[in-house]
Amino acid sequence: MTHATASNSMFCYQCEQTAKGTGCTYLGVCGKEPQTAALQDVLLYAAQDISRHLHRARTLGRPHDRELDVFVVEALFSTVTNVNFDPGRLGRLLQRAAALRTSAVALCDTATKQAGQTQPLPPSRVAWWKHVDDVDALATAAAALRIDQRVADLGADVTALQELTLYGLKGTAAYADHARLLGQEDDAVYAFFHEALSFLHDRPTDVPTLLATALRVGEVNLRVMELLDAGNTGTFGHPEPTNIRVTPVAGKAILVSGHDLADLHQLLEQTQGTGINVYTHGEMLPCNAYPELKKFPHLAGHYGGAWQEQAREFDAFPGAILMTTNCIQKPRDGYAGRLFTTGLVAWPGVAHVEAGADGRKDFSPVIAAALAAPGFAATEQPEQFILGGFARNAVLNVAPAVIEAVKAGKIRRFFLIGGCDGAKPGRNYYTQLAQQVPADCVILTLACGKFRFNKLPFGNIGGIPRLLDVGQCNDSYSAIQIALALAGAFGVGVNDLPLSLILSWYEQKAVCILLTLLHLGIQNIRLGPSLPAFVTPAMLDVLVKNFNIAPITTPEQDLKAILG
Ligand code: SF4
Ligand code: SF3
Repeated sequence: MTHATASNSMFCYQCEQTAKGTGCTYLGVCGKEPQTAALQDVLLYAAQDISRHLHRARTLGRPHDRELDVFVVEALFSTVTNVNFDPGRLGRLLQRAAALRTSAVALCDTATKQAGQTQPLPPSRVAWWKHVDDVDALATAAAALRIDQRVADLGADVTALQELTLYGLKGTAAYADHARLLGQEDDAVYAFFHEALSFLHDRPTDVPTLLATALRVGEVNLRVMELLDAGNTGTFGHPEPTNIRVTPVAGKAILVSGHDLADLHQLLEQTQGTGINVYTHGEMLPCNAYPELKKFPHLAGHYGGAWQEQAREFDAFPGAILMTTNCIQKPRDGYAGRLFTTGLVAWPGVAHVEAGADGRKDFSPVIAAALAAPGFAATEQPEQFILGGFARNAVLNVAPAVIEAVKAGKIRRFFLIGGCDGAKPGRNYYTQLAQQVPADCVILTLACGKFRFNKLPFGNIGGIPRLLDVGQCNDSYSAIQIALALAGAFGVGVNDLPLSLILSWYEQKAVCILLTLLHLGIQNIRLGPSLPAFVTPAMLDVLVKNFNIAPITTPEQDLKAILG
């Protein structure tokens, strides 16, 4: 690992595709430039600096300030892998951060005075970040905030535990942001963000406290996924088993990628009567099963696979494309002009649709681009459909039949094969594993990793489909509810269920979900395609000892170990 010196280098090891499995140092494999990486590092410090003031103010009984709460969450989400690559937008976020810090300091000072305390909050570790008018100078100074600098100062183990907590917070922030946009917030969640970021600001080194904080991130993430579930199902109804078209139909077209159901809903409203068909892409696939979304006849189905296929798929898609959240990749010239971002997603030079003060978005530029593009000349033959919509409500509706099938020995075991997809060749493991799961076992899946096998025929067991698509990555909440309900029905703990979890990770949403599972005490998770670069041997030792986590091996070997 190199020492931080130059502003034309960087250090990031937050995702699975990090360079050489150790860290991106000159350019992100994702396309993140050193200047963008540096501004993200500054933004993360800014969030910690704001949060430490808010945490102190809250501890002293000062009421919260929603604008500040929301900003901290948005700042974290903006640094998630494949979200914001635009130094211009990051610069503007930093300008807002500097202004909002003044409000946070004022809140903290008032709270301190009102509580009769004489001891002020110790000064921030870094003062220069507030000089936000000179973005180039900020980016140069940011070398001091880099992870490799911290590794040099504190050691790899402690840094890894700090980053584990931070990455979990980033993933949780993404879900909290979605939930807020659907009217679901919990003040205790904001309080935890501030507490945890305040903790990280102080460069903690106590390993047990770091581990405990990481697991608390998992606990809070469970609450946030619950809020998002309430937002999604409360607004759009419970997903129901649905045949989802995966071949295009003739006509003009818009493709919506990311995770945001509310954006899709607004777009569906605005495209009514235009003759444009709207398709989901990547993690938007489960949207086709929500009653309030699928009621639009021009929600035509799903197009393409997981995020890493987007360059080829977007190039071939004859319409406009809207990216609502991660995972955006460097656009090819062939489609950059008909690609749009919204929310916190940004790529330099790509048109961005902003929300108005009331949260409404005007998608007319997207619609105009779709009308200007050729659209699909013909309906693809043969037409193909896949079955989706098995979130908690749909599965629990058939729970008596499932329990009966387990008791009768017709269902031997459940496999949860889910998580993020990615570009590495080793990810064929998940396809092969799903194919080799014996015919008397049911596969639950979620997130974008499912595209490795979700178009394969799996059949059914006594009418129960062998492949049940639970939904997006955040629908891990649904999977957890299903597992808890089954455990309750059988009178055992989740770890005693005939259930194996084989997960794939790529970015920080997977980290917060993993922390949630660990918080719940779930053991024996198999994780791949490779362990995170930030997991040091000492951290792995702790994970193995406490949770019996294991890296994936081969489908044959893992199935043999699971099934005996
Ligand atoms: Fe590298 Fe991943 Fe960081 Fe991008 S997000 S710079 S690919 S580690
Ligand atoms: Fe996928 Fe990016 Fe993680 Fe939502 S879309 S799971 S990788």
